[in-house]
Amino acid sequence: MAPTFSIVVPVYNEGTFLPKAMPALIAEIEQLSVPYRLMIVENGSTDGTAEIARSLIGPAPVSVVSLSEPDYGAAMRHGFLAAEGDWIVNFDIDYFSADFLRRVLATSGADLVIGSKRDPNSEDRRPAIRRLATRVFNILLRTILGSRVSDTHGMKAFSSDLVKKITPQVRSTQDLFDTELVIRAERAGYTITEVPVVVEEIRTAKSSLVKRVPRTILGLWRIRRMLSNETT
Ligand SMILES: Nc1nc2c(ncn2[C@@H]2O[C@H](COP(=O)(O)OP(=O)(O)O)[C@@H](O)[C@H]2O)c(=O)[nH]1
Ligand SMILES: [Mg+2]
Repeated sequence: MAPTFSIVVPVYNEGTFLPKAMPALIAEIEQLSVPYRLMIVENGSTDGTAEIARSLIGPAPVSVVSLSEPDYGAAMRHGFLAAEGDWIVNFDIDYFSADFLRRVLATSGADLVIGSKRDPNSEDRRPAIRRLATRVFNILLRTILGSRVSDTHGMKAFSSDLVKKITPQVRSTQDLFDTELVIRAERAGYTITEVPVVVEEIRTAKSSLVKRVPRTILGLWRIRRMLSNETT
């Protein structure tokens, strides 16, 4: 039987965090008592992440995939194309929530449910600098891409139809993969629902904002150019 949720979690060099995070993630998903599959997709880790993840599976329906080059987007693409079920969900290893899954089950008619950090009812407990980065990203999404979604990066649930049709079109790699997927889904006319989230970092963020900001701006321009070339 196809699971209700196929949950894809990209991980990179998370060997020391997994023994705490993986049991917590599985317990969170199992609060729902619905059929699920969890796919941990690692690529390019040098700290034994894949072996450690495999040792933590236990009786849960979890698979661990290992690919070569470190690339968040490539990991997600692989997981999404291999996933099946009603909802294909993306979580990070440090950001997941049973409440989000409950909200997904409670929505009707949506092809994409976004847990939006910018929703008026969201509670963002991250440091001010991270909240500001999300706000700026939101402005860039609107101005550069003309998007009406308030967030693209974070917890999301996609219908499998959307994933199978749109994923193969996505060209962006790394952390812009999911943004391009969401923008393409929006432009293709899929129904998108945003739900509030509580955002709490369960460990200090590993990625550097300084490196990420120029990469993100360039990446959003590249998406804009690519999409406009496709329509002309
Ligand atoms: N497969 C894969 N996962 C990655 C890569 N880089 C980051 N991740 C994972 O992406 C998620 C988010 O990373 P994190 O460092 O928390 O960045 P944040 O977006 O600033 O919160 C975590 O599950 C990381 O392990 C990568 O190159 N490959
Ligand atoms: Mg994080």
